[in-house]
This record gives sequence, C-alpha cells and structure tokens, in this order.
Amino acid sequence: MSIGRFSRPDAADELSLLVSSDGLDPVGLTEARREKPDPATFLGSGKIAEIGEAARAAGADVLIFDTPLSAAQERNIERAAHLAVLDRTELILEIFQRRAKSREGRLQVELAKLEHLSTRLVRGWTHLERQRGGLSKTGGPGEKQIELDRRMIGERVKQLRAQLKKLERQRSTQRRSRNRGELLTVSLVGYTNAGKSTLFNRLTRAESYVANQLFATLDTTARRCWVGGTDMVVLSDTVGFIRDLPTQLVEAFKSTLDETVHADLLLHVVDASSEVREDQIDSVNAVLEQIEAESIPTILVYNKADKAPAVLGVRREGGAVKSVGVSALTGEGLDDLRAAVREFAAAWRERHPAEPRELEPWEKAKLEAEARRAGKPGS
Ligand SMILES: Nc1nc2c(ncn2[C@@H]2O[C@H](COP(=O)(O)OP(=O)(O)OP(=O)(O)O)[C@@H](O)[C@H]2O)c(=O)[nH]1
Ligand SMILES: [Mg+2]
Repeated sequence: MSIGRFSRPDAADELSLLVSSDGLDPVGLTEARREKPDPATFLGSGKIAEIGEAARAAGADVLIFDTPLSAAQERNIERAAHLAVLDRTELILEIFQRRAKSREGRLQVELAKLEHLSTRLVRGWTHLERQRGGLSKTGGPGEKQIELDRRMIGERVKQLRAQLKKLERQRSTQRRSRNRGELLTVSLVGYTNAGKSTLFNRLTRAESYVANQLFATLDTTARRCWVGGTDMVVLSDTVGFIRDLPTQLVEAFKSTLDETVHADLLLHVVDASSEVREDQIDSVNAVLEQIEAESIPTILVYNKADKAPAVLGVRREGGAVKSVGVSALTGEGLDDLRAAVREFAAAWRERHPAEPRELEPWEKAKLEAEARRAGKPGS
C-alpha cells in the first residue's frame, strides 16, 4: 500500500522476507494506492472487507500492513476484516523478539514492546473516554484497569531501563579493557541482509550467524581482526537497519548500538546487487543520524560483488578511500578492504598519538593498594 508517492520496487520482496523471517507463511499479497490514508481504517472500509474475505478464503490467520497503523485503525480493521492485524512496527518487534538471545537483547526487546504498548494504551484510553462522553461521572472499571496497566508498564519500563543502564556500563568497561592496546575500533553497519555477518566471519574467521533472513543478528560481537602487516583492529558486527525502523527499537537498542557510536571507523556494508541500494544507504544514514553516529568516518563497502562486478575496486574522494567493492562470499576485493582499513589506521594513529588516558576507578584503587603494600602510603 503506498500513499501519494511512487511505491518502492522492492517493497513486496522486503515485506515477504520480513514475514518469513518471523516464521510466518505468506499466503497472499495485495497492493493498493491511495491519495491519503483513511483515518479510521487506513484503506477504505469496502477495500478492507474485500481483503478480509479473500484472506480468510486463502486460510490466512493474520493481516499484515507494511506501514505503521494507529491503535484505532488497527482495531477497526480487525473488526471489519474479522482477522488479527499486525502493522509494520509490530512485525519488526516480533522478529526482534524471536531473535533476541542475550539477556541484553531480551531486555531491549521487552522495553521496545512495552513502549509500543504504552502508546497504544494512552490512545485507547482517550478514545474510551471520548466514547463514554460524560455518561458517567465516576470512572468505570475499564478506565481503572487501563490506569493500572499503565502504572504497571511504567514500573517495568523503569526497571528495564535501570538494568540496561547497568549492562551498558559493563559493556563500556569491557570495551575499554579490550582496547587497552589502543587499537582502532571498526564497526560494521548496514541494511539488514547486506552481508555484515558474512563479512565479519570472513575477516575474523569467526562464526557469526549468517542467514537469508532479516535481522539474523541482534547481538553485538566484537573480535580482534588482522588487516595485514602487523596491524590489528577491533571489529564488531551488530544489528542491521531497515527503512522506517521503529523509533522504540532504535531507542531500546541504544546500548547494543553503543559499539557503533563509539567506533573510530564505520564500514557501511551495502548489498550492491540490490536495485534499491541507494535507498538502503539513505535509510542506514538516517538511523546513523538518529543514534548520533553520522560524523564518524565511513567507508562504503559494496558487497555481493559476485552479483554486481561493476562495484569492484577502490574509489577515493579527496585522497581518502570512499568505497571498496568486495564479495564476502568469494573473498574477492577483501585485500582492497584490508588495505583501506590499514591506510585509515595509519592516518588515525598519526592523529591520535597514544594519549595518556584517565584511569578507571578500579585501576586507581589497585595502584593505591600496591602503593600501600610497598609501604608508601599515598597522601
Ligand atoms: N551472493 C552473495 N551473497 C552474500 C554475500 N555476502 C552475504 N551474502 C548472503 O546474504 C545473506 C545475508 O547475509 P548476512 O551476513 O546474514 O547479512 P547481515 O547483514 O549480517 O544481515 P542481518 O544480520 O540480518 O542484518 C546470506 O544469505 C548470505 O549468504 C556475497 O558477497 N555475495
Ligand atoms: Mg548479521
């Protein structure tokens, strides 16, 4: 369904990949175009009834909309179509929930779901209030229940935030200790399914989960990685982005994305064989802006060159490497990529001559303890 503008050529493919990534079996696809969405039912009510009937006849259990819907629209469509409804945000949340493995990942997904739910409750509540329209002066049980639910959600959100904050602190301590040797930190970013994990595995000989699914990777993995000569960098693989990534998810995944935000260099991995690669690059840049990582130096890595050989080679802009073409599958172009990272690392080291860093509290305590033991009370 597209509103007013042209539909994207890959929208249907991406939607079916999203649906199958959630373990669902698509039975049919309908495309529609409207000047503007119907406030009550998104599509016209006649169209909804028609789609509902066709979907039920095909044995569908759920209708999925490739767009965010308001709580009221979702409810109205469910009633008119006699089917459960998921919007794009909820579908992505479901996939994230399925994939979350680490404790941090699970907490982040729960936070995102609750925040999504709370926006629905608020709307549902005002809607209910309006409907009641002064019929009774005292709040009915429904209203009380919602108030109660809201408070419970609020409490849980607070708990989750606190737990995530703690994990975030641990993560930053880990990051610092891992990087004691002042290695360049490099983070893979890119549209989901672009091949980040495949490239990560190739470069580090690790075994990150690779799949032709959207959001195969949710957790961040970081490894030391050799880029030629005596040069090592710390490379991290993390969650992929998608267009219109629900803001609750970006917000909730801040601690996972921390690795990206603190990188010295981003390798922006692009599926060069996709006909919408430019749009995907824009979507990724939009998320990078949201997490305030847009000013980190970036090399575009055009991946899947085995399917788009024209991207092979190194392109420069003002002397610095702008893009490199590779195939993570065949290994072609990887030497160019390593050389580009090495070149960046050399320039970076010149700009960052190992600065004295501030000691961690535990390091200070340890030094003080050592000083005491050596009989030199520090005061
Ligand atoms: N033809 C070709 N396929 C590739 C290449 N690199 C990765 N793929 C395939 O692309 C799909 C996605 O690869 P992943 O490495 O899981 O992609 P990702 O970017 O980590 O995806 P998410 O973790 O879901 O964001 C898999 O089916 C890979 O086998 C490549 O260079 N050429
Ligand atoms: Mg991955």
